[in-house]
Amino acid sequence: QPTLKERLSELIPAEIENVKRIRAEHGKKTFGPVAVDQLYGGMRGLPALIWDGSVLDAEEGIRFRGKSIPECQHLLPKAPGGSEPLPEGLFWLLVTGEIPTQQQVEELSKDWAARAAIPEFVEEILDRCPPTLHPMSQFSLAVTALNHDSAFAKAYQDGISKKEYWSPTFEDCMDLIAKLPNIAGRIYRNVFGQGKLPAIDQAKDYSHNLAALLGFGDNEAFVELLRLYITIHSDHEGGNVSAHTGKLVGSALSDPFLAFGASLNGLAGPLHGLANQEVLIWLRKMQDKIGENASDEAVKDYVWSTLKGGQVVPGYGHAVLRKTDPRYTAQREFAMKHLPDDPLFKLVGQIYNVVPDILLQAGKAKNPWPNVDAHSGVLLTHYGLTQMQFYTVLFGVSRAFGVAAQLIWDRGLGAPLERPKSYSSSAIEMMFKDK
Ligand code: FAM
Repeated sequence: QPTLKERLSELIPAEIENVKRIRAEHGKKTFGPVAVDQLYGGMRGLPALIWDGSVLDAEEGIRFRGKSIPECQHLLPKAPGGSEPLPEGLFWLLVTGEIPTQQQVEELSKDWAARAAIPEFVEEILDRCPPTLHPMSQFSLAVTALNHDSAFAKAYQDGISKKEYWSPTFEDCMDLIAKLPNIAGRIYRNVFGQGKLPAIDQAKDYSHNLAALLGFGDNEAFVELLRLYITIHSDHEGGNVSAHTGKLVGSALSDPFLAFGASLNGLAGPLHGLANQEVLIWLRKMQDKIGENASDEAVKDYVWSTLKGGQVVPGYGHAVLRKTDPRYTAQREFAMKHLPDDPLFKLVGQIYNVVPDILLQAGKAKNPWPNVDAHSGVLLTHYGLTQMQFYTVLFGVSRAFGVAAQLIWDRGLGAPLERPKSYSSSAIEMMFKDK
């Protein structure tokens, strides 16, 4: 059975020809007009990127290489006795568009376990960080520092041919993903814990090793949660802040460590990945104010006070989605199965019954439904991972899968430097004043 790299070496030349054919046939055809508001309004809906790994439908949600989350849960290989997909299989799917065999997934687990060690100087950088430095800043520092041993950066200095760019990029992406559990585990231990970090178990899968580094290795339900968590947070088409940042920075031929370090800085924004932390902070503040088991009325009043305070309701709304996020639904189903009586889970359900109507009444949000972040922290809290400042680090571990898959394909297809056009407001006035 081919390894992932062997399969890629067959798929890339075929896709290069496929793109050539598509561009020859359609390259000069155009989308609709671009409205001035799209330049001021964050490029909503602007056709601008190519990415085959995942596509986001506003009504249906994400599809990974055409597969919905339930289809991924059904089709992707699982751990012995497990029911959630192994993230190793999700990465294979994102990169190749194919469902891997159990053996191919086990090979990936072994390969990542073998690459997991981080340089001692990176451990020292993390150990020097004050615990008051946000875990996401520590995460980005460590990932950027991995550039020290980048295979792509070295190959580029050695004069690698453009046609070969994808190969050292692949190696860097495999090293990047493999090294995240040790980085995340060290940050968690330094900021929230103490004691010696466990060694990577070469015989265990990625999620198990990550769970063990966080101190939850003996909790099979938590390991299963991480398998689902990493699968659903991995990719959300190409235009979200962390995926697009990785693509943009990678287009300058910055290696995957520099590119993903930039992605993490975008993910650390409260309107993007930090929302999973903000949801738990908001829930705890709500409980402090209106107590546990509060009435719907009390919850409604609290939500209105958030909006009247000029703040957003974290975990709700989305730039593309216009329905409940299937990543929320997948987490809800996990909770129904594993923690149906958890009080925070019940509160999340109560909020789901209350918030959309209020956002609709407030009349601003285009999407009043919950996104992935509305549910994720509640699951982690249930198993004892209560430190919400750490939640976005786990989002970042997962998002590396999507960003890495995109960087490999961008270099494989020879994606050029990204350089969109910007206009001054006075130019806009000049150009459109008589139209
Ligand atoms: N609570 C309050 N107001 C909201 C809102 C929410 N949940 N979602 C949107 N709005 C407001 C938005 O702030 C804007 O108000 P202004 O005109 O005063 O700026 C108005 O509604 C129109 O915004 P939109 O077009 O509906 O949404 P955007 O595409 O501009 O922004 C989000 C999308 C996700 C940034 C926005 O929904 C939001 O701030 N949500 C809360 C933060 C959050 O949960 N982010 C995580 C998103 C998740 F997908 C992820 O990336 N992890």
